[in-house]
Amino acid sequence: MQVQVNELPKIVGDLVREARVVDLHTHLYPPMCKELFLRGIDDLLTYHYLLVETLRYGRITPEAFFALSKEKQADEVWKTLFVDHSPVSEACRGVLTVLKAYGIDAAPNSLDEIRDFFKTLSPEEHADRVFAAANLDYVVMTNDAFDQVETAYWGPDFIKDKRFRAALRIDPLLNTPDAAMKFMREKGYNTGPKMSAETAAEMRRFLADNADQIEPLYLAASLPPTFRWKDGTVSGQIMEEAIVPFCKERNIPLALMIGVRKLVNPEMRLGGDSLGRCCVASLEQMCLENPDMRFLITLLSRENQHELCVAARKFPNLKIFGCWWFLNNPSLVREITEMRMEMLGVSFIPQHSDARVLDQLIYKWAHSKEIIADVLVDNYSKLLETGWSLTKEDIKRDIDLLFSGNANEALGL
Ligand code: RAT
Ligand code: ZN
Repeated sequence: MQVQVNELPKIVGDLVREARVVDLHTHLYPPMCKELFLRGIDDLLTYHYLLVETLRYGRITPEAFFALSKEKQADEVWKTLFVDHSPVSEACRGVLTVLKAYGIDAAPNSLDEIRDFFKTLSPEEHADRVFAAANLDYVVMTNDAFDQVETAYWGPDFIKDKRFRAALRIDPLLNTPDAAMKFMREKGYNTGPKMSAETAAEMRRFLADNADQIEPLYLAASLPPTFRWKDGTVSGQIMEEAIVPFCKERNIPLALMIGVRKLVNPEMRLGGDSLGRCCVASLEQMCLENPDMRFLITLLSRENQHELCVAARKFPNLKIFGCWWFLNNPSLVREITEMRMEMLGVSFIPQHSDARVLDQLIYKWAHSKEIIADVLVDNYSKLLETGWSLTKEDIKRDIDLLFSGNANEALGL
């Protein structure tokens, strides 16, 4: 049956809300990872997006803040951002969206009651509830081969819960190659101190041994704006001789998240990073030289988004994903999603959550879905004006691609 223009908001809204989601990039871990499995109100309030908003008010120094226990930090955030000011920022509103989803009417004086609520949930129950609320098929983790707290959990049990799929993250290989080579040497791989054919082979062996433990869906790195393909540096060689060949051998994509300027304010710790614009022409060259490889790309700078869309039009092996980090704000998600849809139809992956705390899946997806639905309604309305007809099945097909199909295809699943 043909859909009428006045029916679009309801039909699209319902289908988007019901759409199953593949979340391509998070920092979550399965419940078995005890201290790494972050959940509940104190973890929500101590999210680094909220810490920097709290510290901006200058009531407490970063040093004094980080010396507090997690609960006391959460008290400070709550008082500063939710009691003494209105919680209008995206990260604040996110907390309230989560609480509302649990049926909690939050008010400035309800922090104790909120804490009591979360105490009633066991880790497993909590995960079940969030996955159901956000309609998630699975989330992809960020699994850092150079983080020994995390790798201590790796092995068959780590990947048993199929809702948490792995991605092998290798930032140090490209960002601090000397330190990475030293780390690998200490683990028994004959890498460095100079780059050589043997070092490249040993790096591939390191990647293979790590990958065998967690079966990653892709290899990933977060890179500075200065990243260039084949830039003549050691990192450039590692990319060409170890990383790209490894991805080709395993037939997995390489995810590059580009544009971070690390620790411009070290005192802010995780919240201390900033951003910069990268060179999309260099990414085009990389895609051109490696037609047999899939690149998942997300860029941090708003100013890069248009050139990235143009690049994606030229290179089917470039898969755009998500509105990353500082872009995950409603006004920017709307602008970027509109542009992507105008230039790429439905052949992109509109969002990932980047959740670090389980409960964030609820708000990050609810907020993004609302905007993506609006953009779809707009575009379908314009389509109907041309006389084109649409069925509910057509709309569902597009929505399924946006929220899971394109991601599964990019991952080769
Ligand atoms: O969004 C974030 O939480 C950032 O701190 C980063 O983790 C970023 O998403 C990354 O994956 O490097
Ligand atoms: Zn991230």
